[in-house]
Amino acid sequence: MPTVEDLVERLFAGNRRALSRLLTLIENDTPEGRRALKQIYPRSGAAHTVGLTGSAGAGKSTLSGALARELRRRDRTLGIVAIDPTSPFSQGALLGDRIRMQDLTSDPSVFLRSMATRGNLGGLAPSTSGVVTALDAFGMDVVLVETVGAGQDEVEVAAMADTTVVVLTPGAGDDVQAMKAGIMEIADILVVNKSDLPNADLFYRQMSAIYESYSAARNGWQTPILKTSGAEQEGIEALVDALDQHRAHIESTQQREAHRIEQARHQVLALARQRLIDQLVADHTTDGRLDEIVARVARREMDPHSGADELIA
Ligand SMILES: Nc1nc2c(ncn2[C@@H]2O[C@H](COP(=O)(O)OP(=O)(O)OP(=O)(O)O)[C@@H](O)[C@H]2O)c(=O)[nH]1
Ligand SMILES: [Mg+2]
Repeated sequence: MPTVEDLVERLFAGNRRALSRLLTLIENDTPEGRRALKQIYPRSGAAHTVGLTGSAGAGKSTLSGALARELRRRDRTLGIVAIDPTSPFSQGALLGDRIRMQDLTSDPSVFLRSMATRGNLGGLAPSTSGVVTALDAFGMDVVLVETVGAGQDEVEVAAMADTTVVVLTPGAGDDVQAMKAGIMEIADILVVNKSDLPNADLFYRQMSAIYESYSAARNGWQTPILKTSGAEQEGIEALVDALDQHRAHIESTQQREAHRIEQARHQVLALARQRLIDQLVADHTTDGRLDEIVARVARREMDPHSGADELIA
């Protein structure tokens, strides 16, 4: 068994197997994983991290593949992290992704990793940022994080990424409602995907019209609305150009510093929250208090707030 230190050294030397093993340790939040991150973190931060979010089936994985091909054409290296919702379909989806990504999986400058969400509540696992850090430290120019937008995840991915791309598709219920639901606040780039579909142009015009009435430049950045087809590899060059422009924008306006502070705050709090709750659950599972409180709440002898009070007290 190589030590964590060996693995970290090999990671910096560009060894993919070491990267893969470290990712497992980090994803599972093992003591070795934490030790590795301690050594890796200071040497990360150079990658452009891109969050790709949108509803289930919006074509995010296909678009990731298309983006990867265009980025490779421009000689960039990249990591792709796909967050799979814990659902009975995820196995099939994963298989589909693998088939679509076959040409990429054999490319040594591309690294694909899928991660489970944390439990059936969904949401990004707190270890996601560690996985991104490792890919970043490995030397990837770009790290793409694909996640199904289910409310909270979108906000989390936006907190983690330098650039957030929101993917909409015609006929998926991605309409005015979605616009109002706060998506606009997190989108640095808005994409109308599956533009090869017959109703795509109309949808694009509707979206552009709605969007114009909502949008104002945020910190000097006007979110562009782009048309793409991941399947047909169309509009992908413009999307990569927009990614580059957004990155240049945040670098030039020193927003990156402000954003990094926010990212750091988010990560520290997410991990602290997780640890506190894990500790609480562990302590009171052992002494039986959790079950006892839960049973009383279930019998209506106590309300859930009082149950939480007792658990914490
Ligand atoms: N017409 C058309 N279909 C597409 C396009 N991109 C993806 N699809 C199809 O849409 C379906 C979902 O594609 P995925 O790339 O797996 O979408 P996803 O957003 O990653 O899906 P989840 O990860 O399950 O949320 C598949 O049947 C694809 O073949 C596109 O550009 N045009
Ligand atoms: Mg997918």
